[in-house]
Parts: sequence; structure tokens; C-alpha cells
Amino acid sequence: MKTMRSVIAGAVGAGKSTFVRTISERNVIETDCNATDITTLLKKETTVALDFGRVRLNSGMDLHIYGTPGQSRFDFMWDILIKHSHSYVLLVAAHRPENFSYTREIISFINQRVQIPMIVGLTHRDCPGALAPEEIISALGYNMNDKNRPPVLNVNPTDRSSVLEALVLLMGLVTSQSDVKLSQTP
Ligand SMILES: Nc1nc2c(ncn2[C@@H]2O[C@H](COP(=O)(O)OP(=O)(O)O)[C@@H](O)[C@H]2O)c(=O)[nH]1
Ligand SMILES: [Mg+2]
Repeated sequence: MKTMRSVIAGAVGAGKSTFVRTISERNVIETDCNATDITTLLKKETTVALDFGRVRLNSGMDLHIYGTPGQSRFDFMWDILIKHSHSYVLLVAAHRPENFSYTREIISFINQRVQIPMIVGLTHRDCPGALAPEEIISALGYNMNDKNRPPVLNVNPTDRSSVLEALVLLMGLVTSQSDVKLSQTP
């Protein structure tokens, strides 16, 4: 069984906890021993409010999903999480442009540490005031026409099929990059 660890990053209210909860609801395995390698590492240092979800896919992949902690300042928890991950989803609330600059800080923090596949998930697209994907992508510093920009999709974290769609896209990116080494679990 291969394990893929993914981080769900984004500003407060972007939908990280909902995303993790939605995917885990029916698939949490061994809920009494959720302390995996990363959470164990973190808990040695402090009590953390970390979202953790796990889903076992038919393809024989064990997916471990970590929602980044709620506080806005980057600290060692972010550092550990991202350095142990194979990929990440950046959630961006489309109706909260005031959070875009913090979201750019997240991208830059991660880029300075790791080069791993990522996708951008636009949430709250159903909410009043939601901006168009092109506007958001350019506000995050990407060029819509750049072939190297990360894939962007709408994600509704409350909707299981939408969350799954995002994860399938992410897994596709990871498995197509042969330099990403997934962990082997018994
Ligand atoms: N309408 C709508 N609500 C959403 C969407 N994504 C998240 N929410 C809601 O936004 C609120 C904040 O989500 P939460 O997961 O706590 O955000 P977090 O701070 O990133 O963990 C919750 O009430 C979610 O149900 C979305 O795409 N559409
Ligand atoms: Mg949260």
C-alpha cells in the first residue's frame, strides 16, 4: 500500500477543515489511532488543532490529508507538515479578496521549502461577490496563459464528489511526476 500525504492550505475560512471532514466522514479508518508520523512529531511539541483525515482508495493508495493549523503566523508546524508532504491543495475563498495577499504568502512560504505538485481549489464560488477564476489567479501572481501555472478548479468542500474530484486531480499530478517518492506502508 502506498501512502500519499497531502496538505490542505489556505486562509482562515477557505474551507480546509470542511474539506478534510467531508472526505474523512465515511472513510476514517482506525479513528482511535489517528496519530500518524507527522501528528506524532507535532504533538511532542505542543497541542495542535490540526485537521487530519484519511481515505483509502480503490487504487491501493492510502491518502493522508492534513489541514494546516488555523493561526495565521507560519511556524514550525507548517514547516514540518509541508516538508513531509507529497503535494498540496491551496484553497482560496473566491469571495474574500482581502485574503489573497495572505494566500500569496502561503505560496511563497511553501515554494521556499519544497517543490511539490499543487493545485488551486477555488471555494465559495456559490457565494455573493465571488470573483472569476482569472481574476483570482492573477491576484495570486500567476498568469492564466502560463502552461506551468498550477491547475485551478472550483471546489465545494461541503460536497464529497467535488472534494474527490480535486484529490483525483492532485493524485494524477503526483503519480505523473516520477521524482515524487511515495511512502510504502505495510
Ligand atoms: N457556501 C459555501 N460555503 C463553504 C464553502 N467552503 C466552505 N464553506 C463554509 O465556510 C465555513 C468555513 O469553512 P472551514 O472549513 O471552517 O474553513 P477553514 O478555516 O479553512 O478550516 C464553513 O461554514 C463551511 O461550511 C463553499 O464552497 N461554499
Ligand atoms: Mg479550520
